[in-house]
Amino acid sequence: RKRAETSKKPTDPETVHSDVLAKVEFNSGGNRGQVTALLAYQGLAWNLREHLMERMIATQNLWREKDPKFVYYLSAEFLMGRSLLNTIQNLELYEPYAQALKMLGYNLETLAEKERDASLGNGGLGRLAACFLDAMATMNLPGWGYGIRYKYGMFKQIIKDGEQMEVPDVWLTDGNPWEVRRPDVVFPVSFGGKLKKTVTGSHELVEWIPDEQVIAMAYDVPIPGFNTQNTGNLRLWESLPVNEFDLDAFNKGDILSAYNEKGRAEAITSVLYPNDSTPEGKALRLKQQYFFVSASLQDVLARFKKVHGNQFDLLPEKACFQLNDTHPTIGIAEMVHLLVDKEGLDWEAAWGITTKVFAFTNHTIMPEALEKWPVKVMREFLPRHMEIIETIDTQWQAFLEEKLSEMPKAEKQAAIDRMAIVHPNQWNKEEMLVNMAHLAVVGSHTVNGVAQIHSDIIKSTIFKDFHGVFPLKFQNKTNGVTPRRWLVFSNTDLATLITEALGTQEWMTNCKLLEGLKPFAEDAEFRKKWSAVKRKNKERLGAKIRELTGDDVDTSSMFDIQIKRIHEYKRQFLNVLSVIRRYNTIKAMTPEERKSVVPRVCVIAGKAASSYERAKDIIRLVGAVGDTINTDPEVRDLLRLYFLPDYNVSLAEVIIPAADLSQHISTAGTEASGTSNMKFQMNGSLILGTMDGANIEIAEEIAAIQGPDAKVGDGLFIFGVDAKDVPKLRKERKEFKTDPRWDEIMDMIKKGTFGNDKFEALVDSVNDMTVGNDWFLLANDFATYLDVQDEVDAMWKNQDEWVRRSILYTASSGKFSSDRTISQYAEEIWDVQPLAVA
Ligand code: 26Q
Repeated sequence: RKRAETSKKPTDPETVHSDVLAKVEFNSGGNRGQVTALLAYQGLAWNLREHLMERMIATQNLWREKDPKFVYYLSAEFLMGRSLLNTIQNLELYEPYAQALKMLGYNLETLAEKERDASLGNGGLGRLAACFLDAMATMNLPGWGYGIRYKYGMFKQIIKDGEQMEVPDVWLTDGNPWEVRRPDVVFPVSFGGKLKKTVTGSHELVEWIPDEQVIAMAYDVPIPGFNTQNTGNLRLWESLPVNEFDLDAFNKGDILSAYNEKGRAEAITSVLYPNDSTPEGKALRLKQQYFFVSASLQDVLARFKKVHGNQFDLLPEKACFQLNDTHPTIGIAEMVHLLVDKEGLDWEAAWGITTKVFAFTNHTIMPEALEKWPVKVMREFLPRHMEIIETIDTQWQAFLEEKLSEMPKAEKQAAIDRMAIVHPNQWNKEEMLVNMAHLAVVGSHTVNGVAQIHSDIIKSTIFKDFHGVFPLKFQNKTNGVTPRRWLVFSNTDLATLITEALGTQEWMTNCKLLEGLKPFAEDAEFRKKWSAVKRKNKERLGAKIRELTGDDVDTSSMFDIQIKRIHEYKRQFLNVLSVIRRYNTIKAMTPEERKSVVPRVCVIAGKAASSYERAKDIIRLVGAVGDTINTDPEVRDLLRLYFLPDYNVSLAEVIIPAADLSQHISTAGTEASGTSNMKFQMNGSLILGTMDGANIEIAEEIAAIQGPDAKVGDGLFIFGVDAKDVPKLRKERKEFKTDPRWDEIMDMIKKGTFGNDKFEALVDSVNDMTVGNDWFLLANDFATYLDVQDEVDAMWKNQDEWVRRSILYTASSGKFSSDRTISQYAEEIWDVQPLAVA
């Protein structure tokens, strides 16, 4: 691989070596004679940053010159992980940089671990945004990400006495070489105050007189594309006070209030809300959302005006905004505010432009995760926006009156009430709420779900009425993940093997070419190489497990993995129940019988929202069951269970390549898509799952590669009830007769077999049928889950077949590249075209 022709910076190892040393000295004040690992990492990063800047500027210059249509991906979360290896590999500088480091006495991979993850996201939605940026840059699409530069990202999870503790994520203390502070890019953002109205003839002018203002300052994070000069940008906003310091108060001796304004302003971008699908209506979160969206829209409009003046009717030809869930949806009201109040457009023109530039992605149907803001709160912080939303709602309801005029009156009114943007709280009719998803649907030209089943479900559930009104507004965009980070860079040995087999590395940007691996599944020599790579990856995870738990594991055991946020609907509890069942079975065996048991190392990892008690109970249970099993001399050679702390992007990069089996076992109809399932498939981990989210499409692809006779589900371990049966089963769950093995396990947990008696609430949540519990149907799926686990064991004993399937998984994973997802967004929603730096 050679470096890009247009780069001015030399990249031979000698120059890199001396350049890094210069950075150590001049940037970090380090001693050339004593380059610690941290200093070497920083020197390297500061050197690479110059390559990135050079390319980003070239890209921006071209884009400015050609003025193509841009997409702006608005997201409260970007879960980027580490940047060092991603940058080096995307720039195709691995060899010279690895050599330069060797001269410094370091190994690149070890140094890379010095970098702290950028954990500016909770889970799937945030990581999806990061994969999308990678795909956009790689495919040369004009587009930027816009988000928040949280001072503290996702909390660090510490397990103390079996319980999750949350520690602030202090990720910026060593500085962040991957961002460029832009004191020249600042916008004011206002809150609160009141409205002043002046009527001239038929025209009403509204002036918002806020009582609080902060400054949004930009930080640019260059996003290198793979195998291209193009480098995108993630622009993150930091909130700063207008006045750094109240000198007056200070002089009067009021030292603490001198810092008041600073504290209040900085609080806005201080911490990521650590909630996955269990939101809390905190006013500060609304301020965060408005803060970053307002700054982003002001920024885009300022650039637009430089080129097109006030020809705002051209805006839809030049810009579109993708709303990553409802979190940035206040942008719809902000666009109207900017166009009407600041630019003087009339309402109809402003609304017409607004609905042409926004598109909305929904990521969940969990009722508790659908954002609804009390009108009271919205009016207090954003009085003008509240009024705009009320006007939008009034016009929307008037439109519906027309549109549904054929309906009987009562029925029509009920439909309008169901689709209202502002409506009463169903639990407290006194309180009015702004339904952000309804605002997003009304204000966007397109609404999409994130996997086929999910896109179908939203049309028949939460957006059913809207779908009746605008059938063409609804689309599906099945998620994808970047094969660069999740296969090429995190599983380099497998990538090398694939490239050898296919005779080209083109598959890295054209993942459908992975299908070329199909014949190799029948090649015993190739299968041997394939397993050898897996085994090496398992050694690496084994070392990690030792580092985190102190235990050695046998890497010839099956590695059985479930990693994702801890949530009842994801059913980690069900996983633990089957591990307990396995434990009981082994205990009851004779030594002779035990010889036929397939040894397994079960790993569970993930964070629980800090206020989510049931999720925290699950973490405690995993730990407690693990302690019992892992120390039982009769069982520990055949079964282990570990909860690995502080699951994040970097840990995922070690775990996923090492998985033999991965579990995706949500109650059918609850997991919108899932994205780790795709990463596991790419890395040749067999999948045990339910027919939910993207599992269904993964199963379709795996069936397709096996030929016309294969049925969907062949080659995977599928179990559980069907999504369409869930509502009925939920109604009947009081009468459900549980399996005796289930009852036995529940008794064990209750009577304290796992050295802990605080599991009552957890057990009740799935067991107390009389009070209508077990919403996620663990009991219904328990028996078939155990059956399919037996199938897994049987298959493992036939390693030829197991490895054959593993190869076919990778071979059929091409659809789940985020390149595919992003080209569909680009063509079917955004209408943006690639524009590459020559
Ligand atoms: C909302 C309001 C207040 C506080 C927090 C939140 C909040 C924050 C994050 C609500 C939801 C989230 C994250 C949701 C999420 O990650 N959803 C996942 O999105 C993935 C990408 O589409 C899907 O693959 C997963 O199925 C879905 O669960």
